[in-house]
Amino acid sequence: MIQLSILKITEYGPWTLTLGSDREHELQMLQASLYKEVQKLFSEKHCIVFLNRADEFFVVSNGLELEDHIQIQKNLEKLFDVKLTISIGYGNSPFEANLKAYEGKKNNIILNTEHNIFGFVNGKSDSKVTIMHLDVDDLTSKRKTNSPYEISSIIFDLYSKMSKFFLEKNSLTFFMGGDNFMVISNDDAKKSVQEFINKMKTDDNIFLNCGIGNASTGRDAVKLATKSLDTIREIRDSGKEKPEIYELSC
Ligand SMILES: Nc1nc2c(ncn2[C@@H]2O[C@H](COP(=O)(O)OP(=O)(O)OP(=O)(O)O)[C@@H](O)[C@H]2O)c(=O)[nH]1
Ligand SMILES: [Mg+2]
Repeated sequence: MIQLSILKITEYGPWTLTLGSDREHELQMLQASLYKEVQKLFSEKHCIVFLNRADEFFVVSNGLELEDHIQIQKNLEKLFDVKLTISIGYGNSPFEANLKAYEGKKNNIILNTEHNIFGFVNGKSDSKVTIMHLDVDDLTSKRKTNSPYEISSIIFDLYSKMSKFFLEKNSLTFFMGGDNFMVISNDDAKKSVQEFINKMKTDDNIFLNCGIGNASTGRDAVKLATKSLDTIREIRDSGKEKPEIYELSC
């Protein structure tokens, strides 16, 4: 079972207008500091936060109860002028958890009125998180023939294809910066990652490595996924034939 907590700035659109039109730099600074604080507060509780379109956050919140969310809200309310709404959901796949959180908010299933928390909490029971960390093999060599902006265009095209492919497997893809992506996965996505790697090779001449991590919390699953990816690099750099996929569990 995977639990997701989706944080969204409350009434952000109307609030942005109160800043006048010379506001974009202010909004960018606010979004960056908000992200820093949200990542700090949730990672302290063994969760991992994925930035979604800069003004929304998807948290793999396995193990967290309503009380943990209230504590985090209290901290954020002290630090920022804007408030956040939290929608919590869980399911057998990350997409289902996202739907459940969405329905919780839409149908006004209130968990805590004062701190704007909606949805359904699974907490600590039956916790299982799978994260895949995908990274382009030797992006550095592409930099020799492509300018920085052309590289970005290649990476965003890859992001779009990855997001569509894994959404069909009920999994959610996030861009982490550089040439790094993470997929909040389930068994279905894990089984099809080789198909995606092969497809990108054939269609776009992009070579990917994929580290997989399985654990009971988001942060531990990410740690193992990254460790798996680094293991692929170590095998490659030792001159042996490298696997494209490597998996670790705890
Ligand atoms: N978010 C995130 N970014 C990373 C990580 N490691 C590297 N990066 C970023 O990815 C960019 C590309 O670095 P690499 O992937 O190491 O370069 P590469 O030439 O593709 O080398 P290999 O991936 O080892 O084949 C770096 O400039 C960083 O911005 C990571 O673990 N997480
Ligand atoms: Mg790379």
